[in-house]
Amino acid sequence: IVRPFNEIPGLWKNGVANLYNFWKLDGFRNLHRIMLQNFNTFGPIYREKIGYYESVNIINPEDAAILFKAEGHYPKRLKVEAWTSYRDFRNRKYGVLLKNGEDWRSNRVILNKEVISPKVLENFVPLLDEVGEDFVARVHKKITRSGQNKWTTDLSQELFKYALESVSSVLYGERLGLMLDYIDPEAQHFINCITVMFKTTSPMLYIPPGLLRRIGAKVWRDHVDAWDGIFNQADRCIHNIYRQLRQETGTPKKYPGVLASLLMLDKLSIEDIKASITELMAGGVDTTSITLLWTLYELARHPNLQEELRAEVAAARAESQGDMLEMLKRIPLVKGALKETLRLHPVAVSLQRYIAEDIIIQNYHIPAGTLVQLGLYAMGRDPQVFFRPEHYQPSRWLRTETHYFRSLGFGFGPRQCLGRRIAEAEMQIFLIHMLENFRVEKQRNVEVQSTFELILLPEKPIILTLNFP
Ligand code: HEM
Ligand code: 2DC
Repeated sequence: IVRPFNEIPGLWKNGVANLYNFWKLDGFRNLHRIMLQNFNTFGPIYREKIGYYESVNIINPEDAAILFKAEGHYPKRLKVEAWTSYRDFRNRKYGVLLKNGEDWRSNRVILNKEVISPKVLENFVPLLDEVGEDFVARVHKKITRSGQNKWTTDLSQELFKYALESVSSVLYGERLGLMLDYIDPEAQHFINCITVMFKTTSPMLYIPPGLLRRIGAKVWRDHVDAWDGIFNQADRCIHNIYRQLRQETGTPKKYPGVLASLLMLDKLSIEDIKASITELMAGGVDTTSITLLWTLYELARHPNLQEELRAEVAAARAESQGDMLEMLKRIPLVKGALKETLRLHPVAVSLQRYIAEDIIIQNYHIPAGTLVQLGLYAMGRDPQVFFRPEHYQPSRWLRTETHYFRSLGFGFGPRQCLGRRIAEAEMQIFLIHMLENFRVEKQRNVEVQSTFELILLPEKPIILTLNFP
């Protein structure tokens, strides 16, 4: 017999009281640990209301399958009101990230062809490979300059630059020059703005931004300044390409980048293109860079595994005679490492959908329209789902265990991460070059935890040493 919605365990009756407790637990930065704790207390399903944020939370892959089967024709995520409020406030169009319904679908279908279809990979790979090589050259220089044959540092700033350079070269078909010693201060400002934008978003998940705006709260003002910085820089890049394209005569010989391709295709309005390109540029920095930082951290903690990966890359290089596109087909363990990183250190703490139809999960009835969240961080660490979850073990993704609804770091289905192909290629190419050139080590054996700043970040700097293998 199916039990009613109102019997789902959890704290959902008093949103304001729950918000107060959440705030006392420093929940704005501990969301992932609080979710884990809730699954321990309530079991594999619980209902919750914090402030005005109401959801049903699940953890099992089999339940995730039910959730995604009910996502409907126009899958819809939690509405991040801070982001839509900014656009409404400044009168800017929503891009694919924030659109919904038919408007989302028609834009997404066109973007898919230029950004995530398998055939564009061959255009992206040479561009990304060049950035990877420049990163290696930069580290070489740093090692030489240190005079100690090694370079010990917090790589996060370097990785932000690598990620922005990579995503920009794909979007604009042009280099920004961030692998050089002196970089454009505007680009550095853009990077800083993205971090602030994410950080200021998380409190506004629970407290309506409209309210914060009326009382002139600092978090809202900082958020607006951050988005302003992001849009100004993206506008500059976009205008540049637009101007070049109008001056050009004849068809270009080489791949001109995603933006120019979309402009020439002429299927989306310029305003729609600008909105989505800005989101892609902003979405392409902290996500991949932090995932790469976590991966280097795990490889430093597992030296034998690191050698195994190095051997795989060397063999792939030999077999493909240096053709990078071919190489990417021969590195299953490197790909497993990235999946393993996203399992233990996911960028997104949860995946969510407003379900399009009624469903039954864990024998509870859940009505259409409910926001259902899959606790991705909690699932990745659940011993019922992953054998010895605390072990970083890329080979688990090769064959031995079932993968059914377990590899969800980029989301699922037609609403999954639009930047997925770019992100995967960019990260794989980075690891190939790093493994071929450097050994990664770390000083002491300190565990680094995550902190929630809308995306999950390392709670303290990760210091690594790069030297020659
Ligand atoms: C959406 C993860 C990198 C752009 C998403 C979602 C996740 C995600 C979980 C939500 C998917 C869903 O609801 O099913 C990641 C991870 C990344 C990454 C783990 C890297 C390790 C990127 C990059 C870009 C990007 C590099 C841009 C080039 C986007 C966009 C959306 C999105 C535009 C919204 C798509 C839509 O609503 O249709 N990402 N992402 N992401 N991501 Fe990423
Ligand atoms: C954060 O409870 C926790 O890929 C919330 O590249 C639920 C939630 C909703 C949407 C998620 C967000 C979480 C984490 C960051 C995500 C975002 C959707 C897209 C975004 C996963 C899980 C991200 C990082 C995009 C960002 C694009 C950019 C223009 C801001």
